[in-house]
Amino acid sequence: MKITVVGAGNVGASVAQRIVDKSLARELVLIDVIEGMPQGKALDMFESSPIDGSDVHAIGSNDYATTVNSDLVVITSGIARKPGMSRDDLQNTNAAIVKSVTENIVKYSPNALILMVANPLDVMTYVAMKVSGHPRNRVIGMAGVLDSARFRSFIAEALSVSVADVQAMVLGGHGDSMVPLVRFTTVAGIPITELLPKETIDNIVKRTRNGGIEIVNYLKTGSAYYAPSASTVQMVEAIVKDKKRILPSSVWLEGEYNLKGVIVGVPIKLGASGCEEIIQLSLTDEEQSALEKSANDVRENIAKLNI
Ligand code: LAC
Repeated sequence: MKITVVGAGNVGASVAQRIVDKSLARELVLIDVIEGMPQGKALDMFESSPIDGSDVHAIGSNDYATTVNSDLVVITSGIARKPGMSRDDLQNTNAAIVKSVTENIVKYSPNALILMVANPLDVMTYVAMKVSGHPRNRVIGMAGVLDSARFRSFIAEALSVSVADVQAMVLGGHGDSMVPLVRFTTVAGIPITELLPKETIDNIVKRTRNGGIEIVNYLKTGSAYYAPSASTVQMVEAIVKDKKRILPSSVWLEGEYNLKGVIVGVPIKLGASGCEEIIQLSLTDEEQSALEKSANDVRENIAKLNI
């Protein structure tokens, strides 16, 4: 298994380090346009591998030729948000970057699976799918796992229980209109509506929707990367180990959930061939209209693209 991580900033470097720590590849290439940075970070990671007992050979490069024959490519490149910015404000800049990255990836690794992490997430997943010409199962966006992890953390904190016992699913676009599905959220199988008052749940839903900006407002010069990289690597592991995990992920829909020609987060089965199945839940009218609203927000942004 050869994995390329494009973008050696906070998210990309953290993704690469977690891949090394978990021994998820034989070869790992970290790519960035900044000279020396991917080389330095990858060498530092490689030098950590004897301590962790990892046989991942990490190398950094500014040249896409190094990425040749990758099996999986994680795209994290692009600018991050600053306070006062929405993810959509990044669209024009990041679409141009993601377009050029995708062209380079496809040139050297025509068969690689693409896992998108750049924002605005759903629109960038669309850009990679369109530019690569890959079928929809091979271009997948990471965000539902992150949004669900935030939701799970806040529920565990409110109940003072182990995060391991909290199961949750956040659907929709990775934006302000994301759809945390309270009805499918449980603690050790118990619906959270049995355990928490409505007001607390509503506040947790709101905090989850604002999870990204809460961190941006603290950091001021960038956005989150610990939880985003952990979420990305959970998806990498599902692909590398063909685990067939059910994870909310952004994929192109062709009629599922009554949505067509748009990318949003829905539960999928994730394995070695990428998105192996879209799991269809029957939603209430309220849930369905929230999902449609979120999909429409993504659709409007896709229409503004100039690629
Ligand atoms: C977040 C950004 C990275 O949700 O989208 O933290």
